[in-house]
Amino acid sequence: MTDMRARVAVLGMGEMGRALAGALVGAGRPVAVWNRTPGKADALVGRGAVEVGVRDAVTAGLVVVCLYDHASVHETLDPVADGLRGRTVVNLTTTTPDEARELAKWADAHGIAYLDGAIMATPPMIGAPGARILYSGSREVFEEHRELFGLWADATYDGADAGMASLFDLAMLAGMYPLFAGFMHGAAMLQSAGVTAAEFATRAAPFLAAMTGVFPQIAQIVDGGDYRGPGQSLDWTVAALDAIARASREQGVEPVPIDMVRGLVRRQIEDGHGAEDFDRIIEGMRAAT
Ligand code: FVH
Repeated sequence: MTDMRARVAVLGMGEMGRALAGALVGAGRPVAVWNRTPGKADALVGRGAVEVGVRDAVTAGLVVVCLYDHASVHETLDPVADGLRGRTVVNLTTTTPDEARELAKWADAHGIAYLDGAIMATPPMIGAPGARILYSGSREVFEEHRELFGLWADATYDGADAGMASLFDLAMLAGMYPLFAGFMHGAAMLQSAGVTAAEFATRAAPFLAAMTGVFPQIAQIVDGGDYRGPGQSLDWTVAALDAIARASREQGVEPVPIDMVRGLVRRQIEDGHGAEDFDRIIEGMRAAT
């Protein structure tokens, strides 16, 4: 007979769920696992985890959820909400901030302690240096399970608002994807001249890493909301962006990421702010909401 109270249950045996459960098994913790489609946890069962039905899984001392999306979390937890009353759920599924808040409210209405989490790592990084998981929601749950969270990654608590971990996560990813698109753009330009992406990467990585050093200065301007400083003006920037776009077309490459930035810059110039700092483009994003 499995003592579920003594176990951590991991719901979702996708790549990430398996990595999370694997780190716990590796640390000698008693683990129960559940997955919608059976058979994905065989390797973990071979290492000592027990595979259980979802009704048993939610009676564990701690229930960790790592599913595809917000809808799949509800699809899984709604039918067993009665069994979760008085238990603790840590949901590491990627959701929007409002989805996380909705789940926190749902949990509260069912007498469930809830902590939301956002994983800033890939599955192979779990349990290794460099991984970070952001948490928000119940501080009590965060403090009680902090040691366990440390088996996965460095843990950061972002406050009682359950949506904050997700907001930080998605805000950082909002920066990462355009950066990657920009790298692809540069790589395509150079490939057209016979330079490999690998060669470009050796030059682009240190340059772009150094450029992120100006974030604190940009942040000061953006937080202050005064864009009249001596920085790079929008008028100057649009000329630089035009040159990049022309160079790109000369190489037979559509300057899609640069066009996105040009759109933001032109909008501010059209509104009469050409002499102000490039950082002013943030105002065009606010207007879009
Ligand atoms: N993998 C990564 O690099 C990222 C890193 C950052 C955070 N994410 C988020 O983690 C969640 C899970 O990601 P994953 O990598 O484990 O994803 P998959 O390997 O695709 O597994 C998905 C699991 O979800 C189950 N599932 C899907 N739909 C349902 C449903 N309607 N009801 C119940 N379970 C469902 C699926 O089960 P099955 O298809 O095997 O039956 C998998 O267990 C995710 O939020 C990432 O954004 C990972």
